[in-house]
Amino acid sequence: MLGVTLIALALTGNGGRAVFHLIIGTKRYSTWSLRPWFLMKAFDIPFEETIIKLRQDETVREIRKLSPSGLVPVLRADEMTVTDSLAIAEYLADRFPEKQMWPEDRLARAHGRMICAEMHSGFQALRQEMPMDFGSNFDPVKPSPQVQSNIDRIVAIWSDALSMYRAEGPWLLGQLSIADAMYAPVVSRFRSYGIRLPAPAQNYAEQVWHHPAMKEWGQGAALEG
Ligand SMILES: N[C@@H](CCC(=O)N[C@@H](CS)C(=O)NCC(=O)O)C(=O)O
Repeated sequence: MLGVTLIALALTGNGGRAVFHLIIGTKRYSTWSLRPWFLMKAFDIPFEETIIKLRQDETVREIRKLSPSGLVPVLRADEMTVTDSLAIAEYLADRFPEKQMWPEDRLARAHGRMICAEMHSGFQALRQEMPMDFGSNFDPVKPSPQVQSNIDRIVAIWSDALSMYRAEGPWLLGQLSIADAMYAPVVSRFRSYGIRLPAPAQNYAEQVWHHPAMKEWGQGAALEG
């Protein structure tokens, strides 16, 4: 199939059939796809992967064949199809409660959902002016006032969360969670565009960047050329 790559990964149970099939866009560009992909890798949920090349003549048609929303990512699970990165994350958190993709503490969970919702529906200027090009390094740019305000807000979100949950661990909500997956693409953007961050935010960004799931995504992105 033109523009589509299917990668069968290690699958368990279900007589060798994939329980989860994650359909994503080009790894270099697809921020939305990185989120559930990172989550499933980081929380050790095996899945089969199909990559649909974005920005091609056939992209819309190919996505439509597999995704009812006409967008990627989409997760085809044994029991249902889930569209939208955040909905996929919530579905997986419900399906695997033992993996604790959200913190146990009710208020920390509410905090996590709040910052994920802000990521999901906001930061338009950053999205438009600094599109993800995973692994690329551009000459540092001076962000527009709108982008700078998005960056400042993200730094504030990270700094508050990191200091509030420091006793539980080094991730946004202490232990690794859906919140880290939702902000992972921003880490790539900040690196590519040479955005300087205050120390706690920079250290956090480095930690995400060096996570094995992020490295594996980067290897896939590099192969796409
Ligand atoms: N809110 C959606 C947004 C998904 C989205 O916009 N995906 C883009 C790729 S990153 C897409 O499928 N674009 C269709 C196209 O390029 O034709 C989500 O969280 O999954």
